[in-house]
Amino acid sequence: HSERETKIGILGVPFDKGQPKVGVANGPDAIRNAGLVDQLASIHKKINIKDYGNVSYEINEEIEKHVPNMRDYVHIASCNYELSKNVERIINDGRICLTLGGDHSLGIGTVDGHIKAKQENVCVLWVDAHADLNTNKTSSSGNVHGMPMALLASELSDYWPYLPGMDWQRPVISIRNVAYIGLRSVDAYERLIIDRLGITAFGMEEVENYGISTVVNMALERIDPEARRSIHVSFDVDSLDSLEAPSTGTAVRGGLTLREGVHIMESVYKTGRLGAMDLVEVNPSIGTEGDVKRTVEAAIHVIMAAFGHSRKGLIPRDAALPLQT
Ligand code: B3U
Ligand code: MN
Ligand code: MN
Repeated sequence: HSERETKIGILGVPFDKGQPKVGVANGPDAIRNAGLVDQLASIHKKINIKDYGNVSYEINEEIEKHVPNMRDYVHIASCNYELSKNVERIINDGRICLTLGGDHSLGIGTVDGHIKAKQENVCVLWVDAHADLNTNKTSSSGNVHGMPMALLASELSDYWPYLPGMDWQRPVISIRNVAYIGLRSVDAYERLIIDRLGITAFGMEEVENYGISTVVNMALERIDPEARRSIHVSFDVDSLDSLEAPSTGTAVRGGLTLREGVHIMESVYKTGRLGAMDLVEVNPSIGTEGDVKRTVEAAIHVIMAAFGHSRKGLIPRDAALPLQT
């Protein structure tokens, strides 16, 4: 438990077009206003934080066509284009990119940017109650926050129509380099894909059976067997139980405890290979003031664990026992 030099780049994505509920665009500022930067800075002195502010984007006017069963497609394509470039630049600046959402459709841009910066040497841990593995043909909602993994996975590229304005987004990651933790609300077609492709998926049942510590170790072993890839954690706050994180658009009961969420990120921190993390789907317009506070605090605990906060306590590098005067 020692201090490790850690450079963080924070990026806010006040984007809500991947789902229908208002409020999730205010997630980044709710997390910042709760003191995220100060808390990260307090972990130890070797943490260096730069806040890159919020992503803004212009609508790509050349996208005239709408894609069937993808709501607000033009916004999705335009925002993620900008987001991918931002994430790539932050990682190329030598920082771990911490993206604050916003809804989970932003995972399209963050994973893409990470992969571009690291020349494809990336694996993904998708911590979520949902698999986010629908295509526009299988989705019953048309909400794109239920589709990002299907857009990213190379094995699923044939299942998509041509997507105008998304040529920059290559479906580059093999689903073999992706693992899920926390699943408990999986659609029938998503289940079919998980089984057919043999996707590494640790749902709540596996968390029950093995315990969270074994689950994280097995997940990392599967997606990064040689322990040399850059790890992308896309953490949907709805992976946590709705008692821990009530202020989110599609809360599902029976989820991860905050302790399990923190444990996942402590394990990832210990690898020393976290390259990027998304914390998405915090919606400050859902629930009471107390619900919002609880959700934001849970999000910050999970983030703190990712960047080296230790529940055991950290000894400062140059510490000596204070002598009696
Ligand atoms: N699988 C459903 C529901 C859902 C996905 N992601 C969230 N909800 N947050 C869908 O709409 O694709
Ligand atoms: Mn999600
Ligand atoms: Mn979810």
